[in-house]
Amino acid sequence: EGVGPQEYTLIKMKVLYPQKIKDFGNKSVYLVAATMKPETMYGQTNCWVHPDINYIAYNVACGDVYISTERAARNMSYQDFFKEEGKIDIVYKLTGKDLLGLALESPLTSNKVIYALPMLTIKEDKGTGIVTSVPSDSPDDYAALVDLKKKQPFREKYKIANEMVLPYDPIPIIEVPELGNLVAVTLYNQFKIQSQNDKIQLMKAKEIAYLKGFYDGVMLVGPYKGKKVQDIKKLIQKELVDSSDAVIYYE
Ligand code: A2H
Repeated sequence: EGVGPQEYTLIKMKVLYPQKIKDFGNKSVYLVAATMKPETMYGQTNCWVHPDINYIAYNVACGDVYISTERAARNMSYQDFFKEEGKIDIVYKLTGKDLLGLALESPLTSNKVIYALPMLTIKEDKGTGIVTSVPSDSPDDYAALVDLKKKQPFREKYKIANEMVLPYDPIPIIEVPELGNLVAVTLYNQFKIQSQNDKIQLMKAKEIAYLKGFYDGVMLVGPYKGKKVQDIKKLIQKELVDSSDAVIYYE
């Protein structure tokens, strides 16, 4: 990896029925998803968690409860997230399986409710272990969504109801010259990607999506419609932070 700390935007995905996990009283509970692309939040269709990773629920200083890997909470404990530096106030320990199927409300997306679904390529040692899914612009996300849509046994294995997956399609949010308005779908087809485990092909697709999306991408939705992604990325991040829908996190 590169030198120096990496900055992520943590998107606060609100759990609509936290009592399905545990009684958290009247606290708001959030899955916090680390992204490099806050400008794509208009296109969220679901959230990814790894079924077999361990997660924790913990109190943050503002009174909310966050859910992420313990590793991410440890990093937060030195970034002014908590009442006491270096100390994580754990409320509950759980695994990704406990989070699957949770209904969530996430900022900017046109989907009122989205669901926590399984992704098997999530890394435990990156970000929060929770990823927000934007299948229009992320080849990984599109590949994982297609896997779930195509493979009923995969959905059944993790008790994912059809209505959590089948109605959700990639949303055009960014136009890139030559790649169109669903960059991830274009590249998935161009590189003949078969599944989320198609590592090498996905890496090639990601590289192109990343470069072209940043330098040539133009917003199709929201208040910055018609503006270049590179000019408004920071503005969208700031708005999300100012509205308390996101926080900045380093690792
Ligand atoms: B990105 P980098 Cl639209 N395991 O957000 C696997 N992937 C993870 C992760 C983890 N533990 N934590 C974060 N990520 C994903 C949006 C997005 C992202 C788009 C396009 C590309 C893209 C929506 N998903 O990332 O290696 C998150 O997905 C391309 C790599 O630290 C995060 O941003 O840059 C990105 O990987 C961070 O990976």
